[in-house]
Amino acid sequence: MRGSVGPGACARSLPGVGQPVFSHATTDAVEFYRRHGWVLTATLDAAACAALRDWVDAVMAWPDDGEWLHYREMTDDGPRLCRTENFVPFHTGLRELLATGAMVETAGALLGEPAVLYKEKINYKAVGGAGYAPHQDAPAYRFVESHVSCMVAIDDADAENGCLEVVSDAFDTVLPMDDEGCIRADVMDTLDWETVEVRAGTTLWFHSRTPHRSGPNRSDRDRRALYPTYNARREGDLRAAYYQQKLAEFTDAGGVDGRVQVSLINDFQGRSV
Ligand SMILES: O=C(O)CCC(=O)C(=O)O
Repeated sequence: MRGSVGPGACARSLPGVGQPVFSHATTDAVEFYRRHGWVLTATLDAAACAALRDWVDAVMAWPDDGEWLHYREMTDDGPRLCRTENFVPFHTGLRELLATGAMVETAGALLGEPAVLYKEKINYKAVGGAGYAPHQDAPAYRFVESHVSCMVAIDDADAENGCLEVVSDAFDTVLPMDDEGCIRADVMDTLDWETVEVRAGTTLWFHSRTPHRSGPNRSDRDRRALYPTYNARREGDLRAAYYQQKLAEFTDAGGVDGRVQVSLINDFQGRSV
């Protein structure tokens, strides 16, 4: 399943993508991440991307009554799946991709110590799907201090279908938040937001305090992405505890002001079904 991306320290630029893409967690990639709080690496080749799309299609077809968590949002075309979480116990290929091998090793290289999978989600952002308010992930994480997340693009993500925007060099502190746990509007306006287009098979790694946001999907193409989060292994294997705590903290499925609650902060702008 793993991509056939060869070793080598050189970053390459993809057509239409401004930022460097490193072949894997090279010294240069780690240095880029430590300086800016995010970095792009090439993860999957075309065949691996095709397999990943099949796996994700299969997950999307899973029923609602399993132990995984499916969430839906209302779009102008009716209810659409917006997120699935807690799926690695139930899918061998996705478990091997996210919880073993190159992904965990890259997370460890970026953290500077061995890593373990903390949680995982698929954000589907279907045509007409909503975006995410500016936030940092750290306030939503329980039990761990040292973590890194990433977005593995399943489909090409661009400005039209709601790719991520990040702020470079701004991961030293947790910024002032509003009542929803998102970055306060007056602070958001002072930040320098950078659009990061990500080709399918490429991974955008980001620090848990790197400010990020995304717009709605205004295109006619779905924008699906895997988001595993890793924590330093010395802090423990806390995946099961994370999901137990998340379920305990979720008060109801209706969310705030008619929006869907998918996270421990109210960053998601999707309408409830
Ligand atoms: O998938 C996106 O567009 C943004 C996701 C995100 O920031 C999140 O799930 O916290």
